[in-house]
Amino acid sequence: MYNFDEIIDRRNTNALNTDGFRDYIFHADDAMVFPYEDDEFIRMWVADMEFAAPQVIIDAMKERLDRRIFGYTRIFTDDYYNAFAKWCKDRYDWAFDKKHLVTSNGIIPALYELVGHICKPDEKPLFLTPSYAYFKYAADFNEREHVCSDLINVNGFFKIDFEDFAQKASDEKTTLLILCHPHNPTGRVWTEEELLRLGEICIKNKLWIISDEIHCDLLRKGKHHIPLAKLFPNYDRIITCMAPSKTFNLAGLMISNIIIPNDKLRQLWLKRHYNFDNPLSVAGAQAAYEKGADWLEALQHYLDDNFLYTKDYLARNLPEAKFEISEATYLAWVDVSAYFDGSEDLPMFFANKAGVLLEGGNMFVRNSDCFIRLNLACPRSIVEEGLKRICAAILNK
Ligand code: LCS
Repeated sequence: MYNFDEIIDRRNTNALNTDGFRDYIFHADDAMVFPYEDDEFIRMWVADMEFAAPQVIIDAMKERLDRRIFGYTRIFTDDYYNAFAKWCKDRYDWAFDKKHLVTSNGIIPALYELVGHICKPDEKPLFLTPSYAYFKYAADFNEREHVCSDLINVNGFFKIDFEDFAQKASDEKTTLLILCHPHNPTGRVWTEEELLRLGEICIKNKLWIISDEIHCDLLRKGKHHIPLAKLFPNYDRIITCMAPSKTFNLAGLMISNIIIPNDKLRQLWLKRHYNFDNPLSVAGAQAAYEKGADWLEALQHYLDDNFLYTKDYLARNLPEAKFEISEATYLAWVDVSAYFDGSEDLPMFFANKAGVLLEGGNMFVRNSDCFIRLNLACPRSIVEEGLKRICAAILNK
C-alpha cells in the first residue's frame, strides 16, 4: 500500500539534503569538491526522510490550494487543535489545555526564543550530551553559557549520570533543562523512572524544562513514549515541543506545536512571536494528525527492518563497531572508535573515501568522538549501498 522502496528524485527542489550539505556539514561552499559528483553520494545525514509524505497530507494541501486565497492565516478554529489533541490522547494518553498550545515555524526558532525569555544573561541552560547541536546554538545565539551533563555509554546503551546531573542542576545559575526526548542522537526513549527522577531534580531546583519531543512518534515497535509534562501536570514550567515535521517528513512546511502552560511566559511568547501560520502547512499538519496513523504504522515497520538490516550488516562486516538499535528516531548512532582515533574528521573521511554523507560525533557538542550518525529513513537499497560503502572505506583505510 505504501511504497517506501521508491527512489524519489529530489534534485532541483532546493532541498537542504541534496544541495545544502557543503555548508551544513563542512561549512564550505561550492568550491569544495569531492571524488564523487553530488548525485553520486549516498545521503544519510540531515534528519529528513527520502520517503514521500503520506498522500492524505498532499491531498489536504491540494484541497487548500483550490481555495485559491492564501492571506494571513492563524489557527482560529478548533479543527487543528482537535486533531492534534486526539493524536496525543490516542498515542500518549496525554491531554493538554487548548489555550496552552501555540505554533511555531519550527522547534529551532522556538528554542532560540525561549532560551532568551527564560535565561537571564548570567543564567544558562543544561542539556545532556551528546546533543543535537542546536541546543548549544540556542544558548550561543542568546549569548548564554551552557552546561552539559554527559550520558554514560554502557555498551552502546546510554544512561543519564544522575549524580552529575543533580550537581549541575543545583547550580543557581542553571535555570533551564533542554531535554531531547526521545534523544537525538542516541535514540534513547527515556523511561518513566528516568523521567520522574530527572523531573524531580528539576523541580527541586525550580528549573524550567523545554522537553523537545519532536522524535516521539518515531518509535521502534513495542516502545512507548511518555510526554514529560504528563508526569508533572501541576508543574507549569515544562514546555513541550512536538511536530508533524519529523513524523511525516514535513520539515519544509515549518509548523510545530509548542505547549506553554505558564501564562506569563506564553503571554510573552504571544507578544513577541510572529503569530501566523502557512495555510498549506496547517491543512497538511491537520490531515497528518487526522489521517496519517496508518502510514506511520507502515513506516515504523519499514524503519524497524532497516535497523535490523543495519545491525546484522555491521555485525557481519564491521565486527568492532558497536551499535544498539535506537529505541526511537530513524537515526543510527554507531561507535567506530575501534577503527578511528578522535582526530579524524569522520564526515570528511566518509564523503571522500566512501561517497557517503553522514553526520559525525564532531557535530553533537561533546561526548561523541568516533561516532557516526546514519539516517536510515531511506529505501532499503540506499541503506544497503551506504553500509557497503561505509564498511569498505573503513576496512580499506
Ligand atoms: N529538535 C531536535 C531534537 C531535532 O532533532 C531537530 C531536527 C529539530 C529540533 C529541528 O526542529 P525544526 O526547527 O525543524 O522544527 N534535527 C535534525 C538533525 O538532527 N539533523 O538535521 C535536522
